[in-house]
Amino acid sequence: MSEKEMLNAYKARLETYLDALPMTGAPDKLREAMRYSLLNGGKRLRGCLLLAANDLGGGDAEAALPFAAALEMIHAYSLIHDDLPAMDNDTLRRGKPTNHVVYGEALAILAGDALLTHAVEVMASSGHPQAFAALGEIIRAAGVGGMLAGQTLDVMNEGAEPDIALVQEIHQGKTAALLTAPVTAGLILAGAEKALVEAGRSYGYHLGMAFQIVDDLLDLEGDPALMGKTLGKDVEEGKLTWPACVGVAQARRDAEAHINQGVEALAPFGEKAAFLRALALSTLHRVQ
Ligand code: GRG
Repeated sequence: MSEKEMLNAYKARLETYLDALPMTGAPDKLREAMRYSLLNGGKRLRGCLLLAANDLGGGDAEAALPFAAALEMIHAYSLIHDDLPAMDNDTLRRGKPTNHVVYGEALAILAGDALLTHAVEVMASSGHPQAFAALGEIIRAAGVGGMLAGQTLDVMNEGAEPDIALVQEIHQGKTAALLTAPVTAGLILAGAEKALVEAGRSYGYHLGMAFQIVDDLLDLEGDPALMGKTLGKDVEEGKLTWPACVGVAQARRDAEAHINQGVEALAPFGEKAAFLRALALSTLHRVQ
């Protein structure tokens, strides 16, 4: 199977699992709002990364699905809340109206909260022998020292002077944390030894940093139709971005350097890491 075919296979498996999630007890409208954002496309990068890391460590693919689904639920929650009028005030996401545009702000906030808590519920109910450790990796990445830290610094520093150290901290929290956790959690689920989990952590960090630097570049130069969202907002809102600090050409070089370091970090896995290597390299050329 080619890497592209592998990605499509992971994605299809994950989509089927997400679609079948019962969300037991949720009032119909809440379930509808949760499903609207969970099942409306997206690259499924975080979930697929977890399935790939679990495979790399020789884990049981079926048993890893609740954790891959949880990552996609946490990611969907973060996007719903990020799009709210109090945050980025976006009306378009993945080419469709944002959650609050369709369901109103109150239900959008609740749908985000529900996706986050349901992610924890699904992982905690998985019965996986490594559930606690994997859940810890994922929830720490989403939490106060991870994605929430990055998002807080991002919101608080709109209009601030370019400061590369601060942007590094924002990108690490906002984006790299939730791209690192799938790799470490996937390896933990597979029972990989600590040194390999740490190699995966280094890979995930560099992949995540490159992914966000490329995201900054796409906001300046991307195609809104392919990205499925309004572009040019970083400059409009005075966001601290990588190209705002170092310029477009250097930002591209820095993204490449991160990918090279990420690929180097995969060395202990040898040839078995071909999928993760290809995925990292494709990040540099992504258009959506
Ligand atoms: C509101 C708690 C809270 C956090 C928000 C994720 C996030 C933090 C903000 C969304 C805006 C943004 C640019 C985030 C950086 C991460 C990122 C590039 C998200 C988009 O991820 P993709 O490209 O999206 O994987 P798809 O649609 O493919 O799933």
